[in-house]
Amino acid sequence: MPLEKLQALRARIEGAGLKFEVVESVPVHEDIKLGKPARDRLIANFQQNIRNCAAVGVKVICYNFMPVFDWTRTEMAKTLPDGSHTLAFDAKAVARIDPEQGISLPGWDASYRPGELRSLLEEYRAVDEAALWRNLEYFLRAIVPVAENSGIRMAMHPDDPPRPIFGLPRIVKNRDDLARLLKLVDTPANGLTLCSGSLGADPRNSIEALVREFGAIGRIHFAHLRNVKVEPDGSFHESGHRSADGSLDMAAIVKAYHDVGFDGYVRPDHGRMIWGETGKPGYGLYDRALGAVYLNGLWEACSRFGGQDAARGAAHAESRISGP
Ligand SMILES: [Mn+2]
Repeated sequence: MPLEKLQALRARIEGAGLKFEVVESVPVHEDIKLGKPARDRLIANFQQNIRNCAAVGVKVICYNFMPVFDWTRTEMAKTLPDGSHTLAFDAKAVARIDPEQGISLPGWDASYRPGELRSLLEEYRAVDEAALWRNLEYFLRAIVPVAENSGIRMAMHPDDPPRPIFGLPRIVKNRDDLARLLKLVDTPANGLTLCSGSLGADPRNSIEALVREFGAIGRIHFAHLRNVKVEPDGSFHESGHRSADGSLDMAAIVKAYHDVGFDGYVRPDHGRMIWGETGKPGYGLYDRALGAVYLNGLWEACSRFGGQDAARGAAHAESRISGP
């Protein structure tokens, strides 16, 4: 994005009394993921984007490396028993889609012309997981040093859902993938957006364990905290944020962040449509506000009553009392 546009955006954000420190998402061109010759020019653009973001005070850039579809759902407004509407992924519906016959997905049909999607999928036939890893490494080696020099931390968002889909490779879907990604360029500027809802769509991923492992080494720069209700067949929907609403133990996840001393950025990520609100699916304003308040409540409870921080607080109080 040109510097002038970013400056205008910052002015608008600051005009509302907010700070402009995180950008989500800076898109990665498909030619970079495909490893095509045009990638060097496109990577140079991405590097300039990083410098421009740094120039207006941005600290963290969230991005992803998902081929073609950067999230996949089969329903944009599934009705839940409480009358709210939410995004859902039906494993059976996805299994019925034959990529050869063309893929029609809510939220994506407007993004690609029919022939364009077909030829893109064709190009990805030559790119398996190993090739996608190589292309990611090439990209990271080019952009992470620029981020580092600009004071920006890159934060890779995991695949959503965290599984291969329509024969397209997916390489950011579990603990081992995250560890491998961080090792490619082993420096704090190469970090994670840990999305509980994306990774949590695979019950084999323990979000709490991921937070403890990667949070403890300072590599989580952006926390996406939302809940998801997962069915045995792999279907799922985005639930309300509370632990009781979905499959994730949000209190345990927030406590893990608290225990590792997390001081990065947080967002409630997505929200359902509640109270008759209409708008961009997944971005209900009311439900995200409820999520933010709920998460703040969990954080306050950890701060007040959580083991590790309470001990730190007590030590701090003691040092003040006995000080000069
Ligand atoms: Mn997310």
